[in-house]
Amino acid sequence: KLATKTAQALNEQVELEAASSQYYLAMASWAEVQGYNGIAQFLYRHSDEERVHMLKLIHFINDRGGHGIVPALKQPDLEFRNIHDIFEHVLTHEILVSTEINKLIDLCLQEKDYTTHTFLQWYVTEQIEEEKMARQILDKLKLIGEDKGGLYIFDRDMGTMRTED
Ligand code: OFO
Repeated sequence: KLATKTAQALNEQVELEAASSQYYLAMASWAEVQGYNGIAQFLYRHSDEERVHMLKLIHFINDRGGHGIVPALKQPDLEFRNIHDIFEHVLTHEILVSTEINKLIDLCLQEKDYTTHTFLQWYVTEQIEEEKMARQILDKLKLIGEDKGGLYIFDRDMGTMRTED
């Protein structure tokens, strides 16, 4: 059975994944309104994936005898300066999520909770992918700079770009 302390820490991660989903949803909606439909589609998909990350945690907590707590919704930032700004936010956010996952791993080791430790490996791998993807996108955006044609093609390609899950 999950220790109360671990269940609490996992529920904080539930909240962070839910907040991530909301955050990407706000970015998607902003991008769509600005006419960046491909980027919007990418961000809508990313938002859905964050919800899946949240659900995986809830199921795990419940399967281990805890109670997965559905958090309240907080309004995320709604306005962004431009597409570069969006993906800077994505990278900063994913680095924050990775830090939190590492803290959870640390707690599992302290508590000798190897079951939760194993469960969390999926998130460790996922975070490597998410950070990598955000960095690659930012590199592309740096190359594009202010070039409108480049941004147009980038937007089109993002519509079909795979997100991990
Ligand atoms: Fe849940 O991986 Fe991004 O935040």
